[in-house]
Amino acid sequence: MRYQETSEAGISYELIIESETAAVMKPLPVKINILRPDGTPATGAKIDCSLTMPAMAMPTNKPPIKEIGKTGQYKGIFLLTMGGLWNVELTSTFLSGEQNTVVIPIAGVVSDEEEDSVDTKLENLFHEEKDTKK
Ligand SMILES: [Cu+2]
Repeated sequence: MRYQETSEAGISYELIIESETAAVMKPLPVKINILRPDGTPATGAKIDCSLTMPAMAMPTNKPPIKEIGKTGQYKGIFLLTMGGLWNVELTSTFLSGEQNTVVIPIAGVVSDEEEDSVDTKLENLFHEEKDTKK
């Protein structure tokens, strides 16, 4: 899957998830290509990545992102911990000190089989929590 977003400063972010769906609870290798407004690769950036859900507060999920060589291509591994809409927030800090952020929405997909087991786990957690509060 491939997503594209351009920052206010005109920097283009291409997010490539190297699988057919953004499956939940599976490591998702990703690549990020960053291009300057003139089309040249944005090399040497430090990328902060944060995975959040617009619908609810989630535990901190900040996969490390590293540059591959000096080509403006970066990589990391995402882990979506539940199904639904996620925001991939990417903040780049360039060598010049310039910073910019884009937000790329992606849908976390739960397979039927996993949905059952996640529901069961959540239910068990809920019951445990109730038990400990007594
Ligand atoms: Cu959530």
